[in-house]
This record gives sequence, C-alpha cells and structure tokens, in this order.
Amino acid sequence: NNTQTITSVSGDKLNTDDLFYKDVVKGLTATPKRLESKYFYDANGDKLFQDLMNCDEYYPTNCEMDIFTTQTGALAKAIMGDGDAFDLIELGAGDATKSSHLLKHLIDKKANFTYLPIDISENVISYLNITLPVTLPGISIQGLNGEYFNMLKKAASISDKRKVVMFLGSNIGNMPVEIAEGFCRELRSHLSAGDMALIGVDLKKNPKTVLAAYNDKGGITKKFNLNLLERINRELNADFDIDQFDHYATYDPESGACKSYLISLIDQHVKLNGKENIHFKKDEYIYMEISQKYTVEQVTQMASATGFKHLTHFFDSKKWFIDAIWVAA
Ligand code: AVI
Repeated sequence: NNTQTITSVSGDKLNTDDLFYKDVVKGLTATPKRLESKYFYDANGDKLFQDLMNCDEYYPTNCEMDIFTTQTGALAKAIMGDGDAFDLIELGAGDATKSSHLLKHLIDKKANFTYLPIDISENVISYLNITLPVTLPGISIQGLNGEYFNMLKKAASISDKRKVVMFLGSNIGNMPVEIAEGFCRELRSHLSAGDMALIGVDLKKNPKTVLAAYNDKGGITKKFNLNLLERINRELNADFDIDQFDHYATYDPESGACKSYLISLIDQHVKLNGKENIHFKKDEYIYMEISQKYTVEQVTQMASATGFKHLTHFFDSKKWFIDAIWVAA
C-alpha cells in the first residue's frame, strides 16, 4: 500500500488514494496528456462557469432557457402524461434555474409530483432543499447527494412512481459519442417501460458560432480551463506555472466534436505532490474537454439505440438546441 498523506498547499491532508489525485496522475502521465473536465467544477470553477453562461458567445444556456420559458406548458404537458403521480428527477441539478420554470408551472397546474434533484455537490443539494420550498411554495422536494446512478437506484427504492429524468444543459455533450450511448443505456437500465427522459442537446450549427462559444473574446473559457491547473496546485500540491499554458479550442463540423486543450508554451517540468515530475515539451497539449454537437437525426438514433422511443422535440427559436423527450421502450 503506497498511500501517503502529505500536507497540500491549502493545508488539507492529501491522500494519494483520492480519486482526483489518481485521475490527475493517470491523465498527466498518459500519452497524449489529458485531464477530466468533471474536475472543472470546484467553487472557482462554478463561478467561472456562471460567468461563461453570461458571456455573449456562450449560447447553449440561453437557448435552453428560451425553451423552458416559452414552451413551459407544452413541456409540462408532455411529461405529465395521464396526470398520474410521478417523480421528476434531475441529474446534475445545479441551481435549477431552468427547471424552476417547469417546476412552477407543474405546481400551478396542481401536478402530483415530487422533485428529486441529484447532484454530486452536497452544497447544491442543501441549497435546493432549503431555497426551493421558499421560492416555489407547495413543492415536494427530496434532494439526493451522490453519483447519478447510485442516487437513481436510491430514488427507485424510495418510490415506485413513474419517473421522468431530466439531464439538461447539453451535459451529455461532455462525453464522447460512444460513452454518451453507454450512459443512456445505463440510464435506461434504471427505468421501467413508460418512464421518460428529458435530455438537452446542443445541435450542430455554423461552425464559427460553436467555436466562438468555446473561445470567447473575454477569455473566460481560457480561465475556466486554467482553473483546473490552479485547482491541482491548490489541492494536489503541484506547481503549475499557469502563465506558461495557453488555451486552444477546435471544432470539427463533420464529427460535431468541439474540443478544448491547454498548450504548454515552453519546455517545462511540473511537480505534483513533491514526487511526480511531469515533463511538458514546448507546444505539448493537455486534452481537457469534449463538447459534442449532434444533428436532430443523431439524437433520435441515440434514443432508439439505447432502449428509448423518441416522443417529441422542443427547439429554441434559433433551432440551435433541443430538449428531447424519450420514453423508455
Ligand atoms: C457543462 N457543459 C455542458 C459545458 C459545455 O458547453 O460543454 C461546459 C463548458 N465548457 C466550456 N464552456 C462550457
């Protein structure tokens, strides 16, 4: 057992058995180097993502907000079915800004439902458990803190009502296509026939529009990516010189893959945990994130390939984004 406990820069004990540490070492010692974008979201990363959602070029949030604010009634009708009681589960609920519009409409319509936000962040869940009953009086809410599929299992053990699972924001795009398919298949395995999924997907569009969203002029996406190196410095006792890395984004209109990289500007060594010594050649890259874009047809194919039947699509006014409703077949 090689587990070590040393003190990180922040003063917290660093356990080398920690999954974050292991994933970072694995990614930075691989060829080519990579980091997992799920680690972007520490407190600073959450704030930078908020800034990103407010910047001019980053369109996906506004598009999905357009759907949730202008087609709330139709969305609610589609998921309410015959009016039977149901559980409305949201994977990665965050601050539930978009879903709140739908929740409010469902409450106004006296729909018989419980909202079960699932999030890996304990802060998010306690925030929602406390604030939503105030902002949305009458809501029945049970927040679940943990990994998506573990919490879906828990949700099923708590209630056997019909389930509607929301996965918004094109979070599915942060997985390569094959992994996204595996994710949908696993989601299906936690559902019963007739249950539903409401999935937000960013669509292929003018490549310049996509690229600009991941390469904003104000440099927020760059900061968002560099923040992961800062997080590694803080939490894993590393010495990345942030100024010696630049951000690079690409979009391939054929495959729909938008990818982000950090590029080492010089030949340099980075120490991690006082022990791993990672060498970067000048111009070497770290692969940071994929934000996959789909065609409408690909989304429908994804439904049928993973055990769902496509029910309906909601488009924003520009047709840049869809919220797809699938029924478990
Ligand atoms: C959270 N996710 C859907 C965002 C996206 O568009 O891929 C994360 C993001 N990365 C850079 N900008 C935004």
